Amino acid sequence: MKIKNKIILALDVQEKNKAYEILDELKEDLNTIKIGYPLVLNEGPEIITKIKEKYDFKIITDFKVADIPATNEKIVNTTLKKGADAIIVHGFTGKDSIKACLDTARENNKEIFLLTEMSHPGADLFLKGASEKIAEIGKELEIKNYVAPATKIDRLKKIREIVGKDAYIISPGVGFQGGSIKNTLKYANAAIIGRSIYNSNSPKEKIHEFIELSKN
Ligand code: BMQ
Repeated sequence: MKIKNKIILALDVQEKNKAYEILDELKEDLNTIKIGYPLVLNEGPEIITKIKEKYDFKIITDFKVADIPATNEKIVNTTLKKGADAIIVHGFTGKDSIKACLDTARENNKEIFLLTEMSHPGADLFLKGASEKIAEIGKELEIKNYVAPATKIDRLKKIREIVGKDAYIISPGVGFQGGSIKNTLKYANAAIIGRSIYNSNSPKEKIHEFIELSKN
């Protein structure tokens, strides 16, 4: 997955017309977007198909899949069949649950992103102790793609060390949550950015600011 400008837009708006407005404005600057519960629960799962048909974006669906293997398989299969290119999967549920997602994505010729550790402060209580093990399971299962936090650079660095230089890490927490794009891209392949862009008066200017900051 080659991500244009190393930025993935987290499109957590809830109305489809607002989503289209932002996508129209940013379609030259991006080739990958992340959508999840905020938009899909409001507009229905067909919104995945509609965006896929209307635009040329790679769509990563953020459903943080976290159930038993049999249920995970159904969630991943349905989501990918709607037109998503990849789906984000929680790692704390363990190897069998992760593997069910991976196998289902492979059957669809699509990908999963394994979520190792989260960007918000509260995640330290449980996920900090588990994230290295989650990354190790990912490596063992030969998973290529990971999610790790931009707000905790030492943790992002650690996850990179475990999954190796050829793995693909995308990282949320840049901008609104305090993470710096430049530092994040030292260890991650792309930054996931939401509110700082879609809530800005000029999403286009804002994304160009991030692109500049990533270079300086
Ligand atoms: P924002 O830039 O903080 O507005 O958005 C970040 C996006 O990444 C949101 O869609 C979050 O749900 C998502 N996210 C996150 O912020 N931290 C994580 O650890 C995982 C995650 O998916």
